[in-house]
Amino acid sequence: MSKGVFVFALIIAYVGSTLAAGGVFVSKEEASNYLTREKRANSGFEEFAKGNFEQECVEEICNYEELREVYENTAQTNAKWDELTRQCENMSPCNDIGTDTCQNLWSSYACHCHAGYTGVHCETDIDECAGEHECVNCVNTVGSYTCACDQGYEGDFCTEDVNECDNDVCENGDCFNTDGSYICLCDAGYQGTNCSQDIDECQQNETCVHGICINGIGTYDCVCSTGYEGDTCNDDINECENFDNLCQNEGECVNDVGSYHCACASGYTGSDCSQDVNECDLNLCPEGSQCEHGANSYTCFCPDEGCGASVDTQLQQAVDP
Ligand SMILES: [Ca+2]
Ligand SMILES: [Ca+2]
Ligand SMILES: [Ca+2]
Ligand SMILES: [Ca+2]
Repeated sequence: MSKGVFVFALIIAYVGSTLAAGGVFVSKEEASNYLTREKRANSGFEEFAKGNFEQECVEEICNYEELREVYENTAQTNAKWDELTRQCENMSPCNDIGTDTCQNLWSSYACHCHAGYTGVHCETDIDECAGEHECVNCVNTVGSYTCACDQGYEGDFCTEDVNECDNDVCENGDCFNTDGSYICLCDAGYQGTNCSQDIDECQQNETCVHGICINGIGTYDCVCSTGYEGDTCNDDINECENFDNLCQNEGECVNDVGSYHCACASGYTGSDCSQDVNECDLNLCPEGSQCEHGANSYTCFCPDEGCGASVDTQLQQAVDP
């Protein structure tokens, strides 16, 4: 087939397909396409069909019919058509992670990247921190970036206060959120930023004023000395009011701070006035007499020959010791 005949055949084939599609005329641009193509194919049909195929149907877009003209074989045409129009499916050229969509182009493809990726195949992470950014401390990550915020702030731009109270940061106390921080008001017995430390109350002065201090977690105990009571063992116990019969033999109970004492009636002694005073021990009887003591009294018995010079008869007297 000569060059001129081939061009004529192409035009007839095209007009035929155009008519089949309902058209009648070939536009000026479309016609000139064919004329232009004819001008480039200037070294014979066989050479054009095979050797210039790349120029005609790879570098430029052709349609299936034109490709069919080149191969004159449906299987080969289909294979080449597939190769030219479905590279995304056939080659999966775009990076799996970085690519949003692969677009088939004529004998090519285009990878459209997810945000955060770049490169022909979307294979390259964009270092967002290298460019302008609003982070206080920008940290690049694969496919993204994060803002490493100062403590107490969060959000993409580190401008949002963290409400630490949502996380129960105050272990033994009430939490109050503040901008960039928080405050814990600790329960009694606890201290520290998060109210997590026990206060050792026993290390403080006069926690148990008259007693032994025993520390506990969040608390303490006072074991009071005898005579004291109260949380700090600083309250005197009034023994005279609280207890009956502390003082015997009509002795009077007298309360003291931390203690008490008994003011005994005459003739009695001892802490509870239970002991009868032995007046005979006071050596009140004259020489030579015998002393016999009684309740709040004593008696001196002189022998028949008489006592000493000052007492010569039986003597009996009651005395206050
Ligand atoms: Ca990145
Ligand atoms: Ca806060
Ligand atoms: Ca404690
Ligand atoms: Ca007392």
